[in-house]
Amino acid sequence: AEVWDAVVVGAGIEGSATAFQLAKNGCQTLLVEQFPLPHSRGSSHGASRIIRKAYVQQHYAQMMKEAYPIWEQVQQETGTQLYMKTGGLMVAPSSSQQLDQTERSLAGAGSEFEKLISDDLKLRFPNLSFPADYRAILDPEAGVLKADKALRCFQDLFVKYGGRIRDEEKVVRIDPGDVVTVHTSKSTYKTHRLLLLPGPWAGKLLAPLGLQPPLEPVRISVLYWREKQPDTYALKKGFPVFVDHTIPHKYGLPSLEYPGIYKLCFHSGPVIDPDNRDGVAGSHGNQAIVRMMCDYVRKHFPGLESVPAIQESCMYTNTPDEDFILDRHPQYRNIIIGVGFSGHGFKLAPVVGKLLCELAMDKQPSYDMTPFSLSRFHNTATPQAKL
Ligand code: PYC
Repeated sequence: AEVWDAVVVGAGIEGSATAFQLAKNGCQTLLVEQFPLPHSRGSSHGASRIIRKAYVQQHYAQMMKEAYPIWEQVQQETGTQLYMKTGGLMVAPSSSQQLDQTERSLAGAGSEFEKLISDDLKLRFPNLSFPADYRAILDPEAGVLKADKALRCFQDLFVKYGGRIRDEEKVVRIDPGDVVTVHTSKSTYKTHRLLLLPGPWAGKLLAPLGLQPPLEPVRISVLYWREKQPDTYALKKGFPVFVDHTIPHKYGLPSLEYPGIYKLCFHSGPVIDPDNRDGVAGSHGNQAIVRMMCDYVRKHFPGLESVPAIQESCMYTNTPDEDFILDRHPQYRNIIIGVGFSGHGFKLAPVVGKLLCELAMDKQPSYDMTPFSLSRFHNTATPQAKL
């Protein structure tokens, strides 16, 4: 049988961006996806995601400097607009160490930003209502990524560079070795390198390979709110994307999918089984979150109706420190893992793809990989791996 240079498992944004980088770098690459494409059962569906440089962690603020030009290249090469600049408003109480740290990260990365004290916030954004002890950072480069289009663009470019996509094929077994054998529901593939980007299915896929990193798949209620007056929070009126840094974070962005409706969500949710995302655990958690967000909208977004007009769901795969895991399997060096994007990976996918491609091709990674190491967590090996 044919031996692929690389097989990538998972055609979400991280897997698709990784497959694209591999194909562009001359690897004969196969991208395998368990569901028919496109679909809304993972973490990469929907019309919009936030893109921003304003990051608490310095390493992401640095990586975003490289992500923007790659997004630009993808736009150019596909002739598709993916990035819409709106600016990004990060709010928190004045004492917030997260905002202090975000300012340091932006300054350290040489990126511009504006500081807004409470009076500026009221003056510039009269349709928001925050207590007098709140302040904000405005990230001028922040905006919206057209998510479902972006996913399609990476997949199209991957195919353009000679890659092959097999959707509706679930990986059922992996036999490690110098040549890895990947058994799917429909076929068997052999490959020199295997890259696993399974999103919330990471736990299920990694356990048989002897790994049990502390990952929590959570269900996110994606909530859309109708404006009382059209365009109060509209992109065309220059309303920015929004992050409230009080924990758990809340975030907002113009909904590209539904005109006259703003997307405002809670950055947390109940732990679920990804194969039963909307089951009992998920819907219980959802009711509490919707109640909290109704309160939040009443207090801070007075121009929105305070009952959601539309509810959808998505999933995050959280690590305890919210840093990604981008690493090799400790025993099988030709198995590369990209998991735990913790609800903030979409904008960074172009750089994630580049880094995982570098790992797979035994090149020196372009960034310090320490924050992303599997070994930062103890007891990541399952008992059979320790034997
Ligand atoms: O990383 O900006 C972000 C984000 C917003 C919503 C979820 N993640």
